[in-house]
Amino acid sequence: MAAAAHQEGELYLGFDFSTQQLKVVAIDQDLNVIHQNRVHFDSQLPEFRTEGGVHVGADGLTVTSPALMWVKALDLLLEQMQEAGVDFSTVRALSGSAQQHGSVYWKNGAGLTLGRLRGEHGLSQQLQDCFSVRDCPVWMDSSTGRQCRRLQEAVGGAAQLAEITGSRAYERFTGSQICKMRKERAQEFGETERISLVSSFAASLFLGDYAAMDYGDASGMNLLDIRSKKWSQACLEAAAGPGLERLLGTPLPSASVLGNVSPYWVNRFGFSDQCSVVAFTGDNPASLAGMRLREGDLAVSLGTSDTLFVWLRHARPALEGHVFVNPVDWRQFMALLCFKNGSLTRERLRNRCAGGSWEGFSAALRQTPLGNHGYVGFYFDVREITPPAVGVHLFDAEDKEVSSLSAEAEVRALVEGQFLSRRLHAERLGYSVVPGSRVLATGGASRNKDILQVLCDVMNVPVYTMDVSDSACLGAAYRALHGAPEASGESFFDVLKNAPEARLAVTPHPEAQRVYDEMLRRYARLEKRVLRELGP
Ligand code: XUL
Repeated sequence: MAAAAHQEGELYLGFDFSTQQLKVVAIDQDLNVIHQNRVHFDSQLPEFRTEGGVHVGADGLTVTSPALMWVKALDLLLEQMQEAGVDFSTVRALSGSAQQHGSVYWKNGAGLTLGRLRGEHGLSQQLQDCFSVRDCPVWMDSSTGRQCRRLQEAVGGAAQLAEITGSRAYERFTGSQICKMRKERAQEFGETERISLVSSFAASLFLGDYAAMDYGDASGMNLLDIRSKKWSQACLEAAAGPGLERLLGTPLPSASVLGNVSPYWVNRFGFSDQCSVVAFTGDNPASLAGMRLREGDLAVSLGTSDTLFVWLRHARPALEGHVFVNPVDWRQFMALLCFKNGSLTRERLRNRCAGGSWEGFSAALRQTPLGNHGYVGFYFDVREITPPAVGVHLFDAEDKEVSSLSAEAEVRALVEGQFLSRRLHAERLGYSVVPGSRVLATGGASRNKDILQVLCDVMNVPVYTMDVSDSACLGAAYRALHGAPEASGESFFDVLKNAPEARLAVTPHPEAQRVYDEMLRRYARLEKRVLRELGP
């Protein structure tokens, strides 16, 4: 699992505290990956009895992970790295990413313990009594419907909350989670001196002090005003009252150097006392950095669900999707959109319309024209997130609902419909094409050139592909390198100019703009109709 460490120069570490495992990647100043390692929670820390890194409550809605499991995983990971021969004295800077939205509750007195960690013992031994709540709510939790409604009502509705914080209320977002914690675990909440996100919790372990949250991950709480970069007093008040600001600390730009590693790391693992800790951020913002997305770019991950990352100059939050402060340039923004009906729906139609063969599916795309003779399809096999709709809805060129199409037309209707939807919802959040715009396609379906051609034509932008496995972890290492003292003043993109480039896969058909600008307007109208017919 651990690549043998062969190192000469200085190292930059990126950690990723994800749901199922803790990962690390070490790069040198020339961006070579020198070492990779991981700790898998379920199998390597069985004493915490997690499944997929989490505990699911009896209600099926509450999902948590033990804070101490993450601490123990870090102990173990560092030991594995030491065994593999990593020379920690050469680490100039480190940073990290973590699953978004999860919250960690530090008990009164924990700050003092963090500041006095001793090198003779591991972290887990010293921090075992430091959490007022042992099991931290994580992003998979959906138990806070009531708190979400309250938060929205308090600020004047869902649209107003989105306008302030970048997202309407979501159950997994930290504001509602804190609200629930204060109500249902009042005693433990009363014993809490600090609340961290998983990212800032992890940074605190390295810093030996409470680490500031970064603007990027703090945007996933429904508490931060994404424009002023200050906590929204109205949201704080609704979530937990006036004392909450003190518990959260002051957020900082994601590229901030928070300080150097604490003496614990120097004494136990031989880190230099000059090793910088760059603010940790959420896994999605870190992935944007790992992919080196630029202004005008859009990344589409074509997996079980399709996920879009968009670099935005201006924030234009909507009732769907999330706008976060950009982790690379805090004056700009990024959007995250999730679509549930991705690869599984493509596979269903491959089986039904193309005899189960991707080659047949591709042939159908090649045999049908751009615009599909006016046929438009909505395929929501399961209830979609963006937009909240369900069912299959097919329309002909006169906007009349039809019950079936030929096998070839159906394949194109699915793929065009999926990408028209991606474009429509990205544009609603403020995405627009600028000279040099690229679409970066990743995930399983990005290996299919004919699917990519439709994506490219619908967006009317060249499509590139890149290997983004572990992009959050790599993004954290890139951010560490950018934050290191020797890079001071250089832009993120200058520091990373020699990173592997994305490969051009396909360019738009000359007719693409004419066909799809018009089709997008129709698609938007028809989507409204589908939503209206389905009712609330
Ligand atoms: C984003 C989200 C997930 C987690 C996964 O809003 O909830 O992507 O960040 O780790």
